[in-house]
Amino acid sequence: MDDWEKYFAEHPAPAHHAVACEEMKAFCQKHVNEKRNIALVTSGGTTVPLERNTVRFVDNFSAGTRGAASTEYFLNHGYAVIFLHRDESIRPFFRHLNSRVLDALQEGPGGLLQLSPAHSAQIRPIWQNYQMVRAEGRLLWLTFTSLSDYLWLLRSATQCLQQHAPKALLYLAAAVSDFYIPQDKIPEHKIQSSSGPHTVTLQIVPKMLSPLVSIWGPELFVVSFKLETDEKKLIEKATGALQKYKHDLVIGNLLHTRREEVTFVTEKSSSLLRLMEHQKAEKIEIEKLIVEEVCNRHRKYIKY
Ligand code: 9Z3
Repeated sequence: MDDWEKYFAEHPAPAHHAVACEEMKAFCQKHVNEKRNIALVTSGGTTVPLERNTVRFVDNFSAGTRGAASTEYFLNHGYAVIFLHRDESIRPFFRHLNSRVLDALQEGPGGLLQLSPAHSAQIRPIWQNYQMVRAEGRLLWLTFTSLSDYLWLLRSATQCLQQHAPKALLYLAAAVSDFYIPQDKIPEHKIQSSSGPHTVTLQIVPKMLSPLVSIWGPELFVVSFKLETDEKKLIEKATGALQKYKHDLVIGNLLHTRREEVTFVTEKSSSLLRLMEHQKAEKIEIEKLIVEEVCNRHRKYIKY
């Protein structure tokens, strides 16, 4: 048994997994019938529970901004999107409202609350887009919290999309833990501080890109992200991932500059994509440019 098979054998499927699979199947079928491309966008960070009845867990920094923004741009390009995201992470469309909704409201006739004219003008195109996407049933929301929930859903989504290759792509922007605690080492109940200092040994998560590319979705257009904090390692690591897993594209980014620049790495070349000063001033998001480029490359992939 390979390491990844052992991982799935040791970790039960998340609750309602069968329902999620049915939803994915119906969603894919609908959009294949309607001749649409489909993107699976993964987004947000995974948790690694320290207890079975989980009070504490290991987490990471990702809020899901890239995945949520990219989903909107894929939808703008006509794709249907499966948005596989961490529960409570940033969501497409809603991200434009969350922090300012109370500031945007004012009292109207009869004491009813309404959006101020300025906010209304800002929100209208987003609301219109959202309503259109909803009416067309082009966005499927699926959530995960823990690493194992994520991996179960990722495998099922990939297998489902493989049926629709080459018109389906994977855009793996979620920040996935490289470490986990084996099931038999996780205590049932809350770890007690009265027992003194606690030592945890984290095991390495099997590299799921390997079965993903070679077994679950061999004909899909697969885009993974590589995150580093040390600039000197980025290209080398991104190229290494590509050579090892043989997928289509790695988008490298550095933690502190990820909102301004990324590097597209393929087997043949690497190219920097950086927001220009005027784009920053116009508040253009780098995800708009990333998704444009990914869609162009996917279009060529479909042709050949
Ligand atoms: C990324 O590199 C994403 O771009 C970010 C987005 C997580 C940096 P935010 O959510 O950040 O917008 O704040 N995602 C992939 C990270 C990852 O776990 N990659 C694995 C790796 O680097 C391989 S698939 O080994």
